[in-house]
Amino acid sequence: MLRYVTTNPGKVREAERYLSDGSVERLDFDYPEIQAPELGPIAARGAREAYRHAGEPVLVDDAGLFVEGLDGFPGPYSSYVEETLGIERVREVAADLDDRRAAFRCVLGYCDGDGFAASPDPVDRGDRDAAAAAGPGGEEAGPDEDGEADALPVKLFEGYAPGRIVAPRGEGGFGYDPIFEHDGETFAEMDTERKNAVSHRGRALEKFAEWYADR
Ligand code: ITT
Ligand code: NA
Repeated sequence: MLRYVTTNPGKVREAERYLSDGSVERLDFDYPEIQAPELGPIAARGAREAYRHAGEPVLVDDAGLFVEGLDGFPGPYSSYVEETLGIERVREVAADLDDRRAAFRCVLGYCDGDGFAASPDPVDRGDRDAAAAAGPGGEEAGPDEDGEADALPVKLFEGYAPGRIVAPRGEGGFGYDPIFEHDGETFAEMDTERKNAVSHRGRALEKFAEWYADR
């Protein structure tokens, strides 16, 4: 049984379509999130923590909103910023910028306690287009930053969605969705199926599901 580990019901709604073969269950576990400038190490560490907790294969989902004109802020700090400032304040700050482009990123971390075959086509997380174009596969996370020598292997899958920050519109989705516009619509104006088709999470889940099916 694979556990999709999240405290966020909005993520579960979106993930269901990709994980709905009856062999996946949600695990409501708030794994300790390290503060780090990138999502990958956060997802890798979270996947190891969640695996140790669950004792079964786990998939964790770490996401963030990266505003160009703010050098990528709030990025990995998106959850903290949503809770403290709130999305309206983020939108106000962005309204003063010349460059309101932004991107959502999602990194999925899979850990089953075992090794698994290395991917022949790792996703290049340094290059957006390559990451967007990359097929199934994913990247092996390195050892923990704290140098844990026997760190459990974690497989990472990344998805990216470009857009811009706008005044809030729409009732759907969750989190920053009302202020993130992609192709003329905010994510909150899209239904789940439409958001999945273009979103960071949908793309990452698609890569994961493909890899998982024939691993
Ligand atoms: P878990 O860690 O338990 O999965 P979380 O909500 O804390 O839940 P993240 O750390 O990944 O998840 O989320 C970072 C922030 O980004 C948080 O404020 C979310 O609401 C927001 N967020 C994540 N995915 C989003 C999406 O698809 N649309 C809008 N906001 C999103
Ligand atoms: Na989180």
